[in-house]
Amino acid sequence: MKRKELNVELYKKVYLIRKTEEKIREHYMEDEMKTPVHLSIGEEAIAAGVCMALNVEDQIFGTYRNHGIYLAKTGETDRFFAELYGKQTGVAKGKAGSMHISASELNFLGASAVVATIIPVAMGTSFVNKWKNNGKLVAVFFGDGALDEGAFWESLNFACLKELPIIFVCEDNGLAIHSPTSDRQGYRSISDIVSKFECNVFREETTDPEVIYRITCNAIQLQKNNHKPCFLHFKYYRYLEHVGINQDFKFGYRSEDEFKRWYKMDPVTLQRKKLLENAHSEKELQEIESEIDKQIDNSVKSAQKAPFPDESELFKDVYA
Ligand SMILES: Cc1ncc(C[n+]2csc(CCOP(=O)(O)OP(=O)(O)O)c2C)c(N)n1
Ligand SMILES: [Mg+2]
Repeated sequence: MKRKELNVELYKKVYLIRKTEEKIREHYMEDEMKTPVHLSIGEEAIAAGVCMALNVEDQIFGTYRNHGIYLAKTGETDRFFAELYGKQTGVAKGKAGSMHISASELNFLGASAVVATIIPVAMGTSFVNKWKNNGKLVAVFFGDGALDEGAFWESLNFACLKELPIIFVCEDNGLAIHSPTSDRQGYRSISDIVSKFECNVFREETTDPEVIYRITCNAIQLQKNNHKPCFLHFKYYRYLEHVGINQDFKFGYRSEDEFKRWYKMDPVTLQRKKLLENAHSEKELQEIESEIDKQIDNSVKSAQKAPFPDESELFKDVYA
């Protein structure tokens, strides 16, 4: 794909994620979405860049903060919004809500709200892929808090031992809810410590989806050549509170100044600016944006109108 085209596709992804989450903020207080929401506003470049580098058949896994990766991977919003509204037409028939979204037919294989628990599942899937020799890559996204859990280290260890085709994507906002990494981790640098394992480690602090895309492409190439799993460590800033739709600077665990510093590098604003510099016209961008805005509006409207699941659905598709 040519650079100009690539950047348009990346812009579509970051814009879709941002506008979808802003739409959630707009409607959330109506209390029709009966699900907690962990928004990824500020973090869009990682989801967009990594997913852009993956093939359609590659499989991804995430955490409760999964909207960005779901949207970057699938591009669809109908079943996504229906799920948030708890409707029959949702990705998981309204049973999962925001935190446990999965759509295996779109190769979004699952998300879990229990920190780090999706990582062994992703690793196991990658083990199957290697066994079948089917060429599929797994990408598993998690926060810096996942490194506080044994499940992460066991999975990393096994993946390195067996040379599994898996990419660990650490979305590091330096926080687990309100606790900074310095209060939780007995080491200074996540990437340094992971580098002790037999894997390919990349670290970057950027809000540019193109940079994330190129790093991921390099990682995938390296994985193909040396068969070692990859660990991508990306720093980003969470604009909003841990869960919910508000900013939370009044709690005192972080400062608004920090937000203002990161906001100057806002991924959506910068990507838009890049397109204008790359000879795209304002009109062209507005067309792209209005198409995505329409898609989101239509999805919300149909989700609101859709029926709730029938009572007979209550014990179907659940382990009990
Ligand atoms: C095993 C487990 N312990 C504690 C919690 C409570 N909890 C929910 S989110 C969270 C913070 C996780 O931080 P991180 O992994 O960095 O993700 P972020 O929210 O920053 O994206 C914690 C401790 C949980 N869900 N699961
Ligand atoms: Mg975190």
